[in-house]
Amino acid sequence: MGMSLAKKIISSHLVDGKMKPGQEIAIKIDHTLTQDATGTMAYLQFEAVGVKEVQTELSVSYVDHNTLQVGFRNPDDHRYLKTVAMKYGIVFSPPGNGICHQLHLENFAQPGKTLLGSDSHTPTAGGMGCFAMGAGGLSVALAMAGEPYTFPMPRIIKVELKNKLQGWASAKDIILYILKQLTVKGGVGAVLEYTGEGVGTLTVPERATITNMGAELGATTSIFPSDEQTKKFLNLMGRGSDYVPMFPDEDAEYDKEIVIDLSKIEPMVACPHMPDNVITVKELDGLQVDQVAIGSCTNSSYMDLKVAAEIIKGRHVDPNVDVLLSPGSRQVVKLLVQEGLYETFIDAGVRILECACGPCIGMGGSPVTGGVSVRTFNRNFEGRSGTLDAKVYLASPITAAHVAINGKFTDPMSWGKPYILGLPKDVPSIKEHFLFSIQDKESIEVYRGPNIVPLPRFEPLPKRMEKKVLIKVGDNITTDHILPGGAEITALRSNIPEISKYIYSRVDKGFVKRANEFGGGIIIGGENYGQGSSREHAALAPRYLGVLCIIAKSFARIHRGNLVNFGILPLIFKDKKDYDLFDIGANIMIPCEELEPGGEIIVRIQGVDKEIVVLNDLSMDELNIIRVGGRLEYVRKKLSK
Ligand code: MIC
Ligand code: SF4
Repeated sequence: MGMSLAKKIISSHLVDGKMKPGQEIAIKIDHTLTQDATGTMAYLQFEAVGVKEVQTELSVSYVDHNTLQVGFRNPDDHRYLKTVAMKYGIVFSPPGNGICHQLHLENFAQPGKTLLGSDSHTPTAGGMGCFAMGAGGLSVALAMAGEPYTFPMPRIIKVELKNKLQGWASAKDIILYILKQLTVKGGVGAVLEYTGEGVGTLTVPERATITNMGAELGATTSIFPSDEQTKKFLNLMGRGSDYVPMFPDEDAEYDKEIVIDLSKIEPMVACPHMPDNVITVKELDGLQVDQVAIGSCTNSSYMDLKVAAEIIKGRHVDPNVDVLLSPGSRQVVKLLVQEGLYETFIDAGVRILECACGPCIGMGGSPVTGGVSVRTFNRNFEGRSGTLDAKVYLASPITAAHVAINGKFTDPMSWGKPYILGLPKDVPSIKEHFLFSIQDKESIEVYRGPNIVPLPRFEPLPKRMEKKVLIKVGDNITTDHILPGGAEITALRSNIPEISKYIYSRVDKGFVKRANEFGGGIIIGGENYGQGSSREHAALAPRYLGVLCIIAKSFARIHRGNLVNFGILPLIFKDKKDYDLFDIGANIMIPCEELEPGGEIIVRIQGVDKEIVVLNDLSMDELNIIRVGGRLEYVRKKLSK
């Protein structure tokens, strides 16, 4: 039997392990990317490892998440990121250039390469046949230091696309449709590999919308072949020499197969507060809307904004709707200007923001109290917009543009003749806006503002853990629940003592106080604990508060990796019903010295005098990392030998 494309790339980068689903493998990482919100910590960790220069073929540091520069903290962090990049041979993309994933696709992503990024939407680059995964900052820091990346070998799911899209349906509707079928847990432990005749009908930016939102399925990554469309896109970007054809073998073996008939897909929308809560746009006909936000790494390409502009052209947005637009990159803006479409937006009353993540991570643009917001983004978790009771709907730029002019959702049947999408003829280069490391790196002084606080160091895991339950949460808890975004909190990403004060602040205001009073403790979670973003602060800051263990029904991959990295023990209920036995304040005893990789241990709930069996899916290495107090301690020990 032949190999899938994902397997081909994994096998050509395999450093350790067997390609058996679920078994731990280690692969060589060719490229890395970071963004500012996770980057400060990643580079502090990279510096702590003590390597002179990045060991990858290419590492890029983007500033796109928090570009508001409210107060000194945020601009100081940007200065740190710039100087650290120049010192260690990293390409630096300053604020204003655009959103990391859009920029990476345009300027750096390459078919057949492995890419590790400290952002969960790194799989966007899978749109051009790159094997791209999101991970915590520390994992990316270690990859920059030349360490292979370790993760469980994923199952490879074949997604066969039949026929082609019809009417107003677009790439966003395909991925929303898949989310409806598979749910936010459906991709856990899997790669979605797209094949079939429908693939050739989709351009690279459309494919990237689909691979981007594969993150919302919990997938390890998503990947498209590198074909004529890829060649066309790379040629357009002036990077024709980066093209390599990459396909699965004709008789490739897959772990599962799904068939999707593109001609049956209609405009879809994800309703509050989960990306898999998907219905058709038609079903929302008549729903009044307060805000429309177009942009984010999912839908801010030239094609996305062009079609929105064509729909809005000659009209004014509805006076009751606040319409925000954040283009994906300077290149996209230049194209819009060239084609007179920037003016279209201005004349229509659209508010054009900087090329950055913006409202997607709550950097301004919060909806009105209880407001309805339609966003072309990828996440609609409760409170993520910055307004706790806002109702956020996720839709395509086509749907969003129609809502903007109508002030409400309308039936796509009333939208008239669909506009035909296409790539631009020619694109302007923005290469001069990246900073490339100069030769004399030694002379560069890394700038550290007062907000850069040294990394905390952690104690080894106790032999016997006796701790109280600090909080008990339900299924699908996101890292946004654990650590909210927004300008105020994100500015503290390089200051763990300060940022730790916000842990669970939107879910349970008493959490931090309790953690301090109880001297740390244990968290009880449901299914898919820690889904969503890669922000390692959602593990690092709880660890700083003394959280030593999380017992959950299941964990999301990136967050589980972050827990291990910072020495927090992720344990899994053997019998999910045992979840009901725990209450806040319950005293738990865990005999940590009895832990064995992949084994079971008995946990005692003191007071109610009950014992339950919990499992772990840790490898020997992971267990050793947790035992010494986290991966940084582990690497330090290894290097000191
Ligand atoms: C997100 O979309 O949630 C973010 C903000 O891009 C995060 C990273 C972060 O919190 O810094 C992600 O997706 O990993
Ligand atoms: Fe930025 Fe939003 Fe994309 Fe995250 S999901 S990288 S915040 S645009």
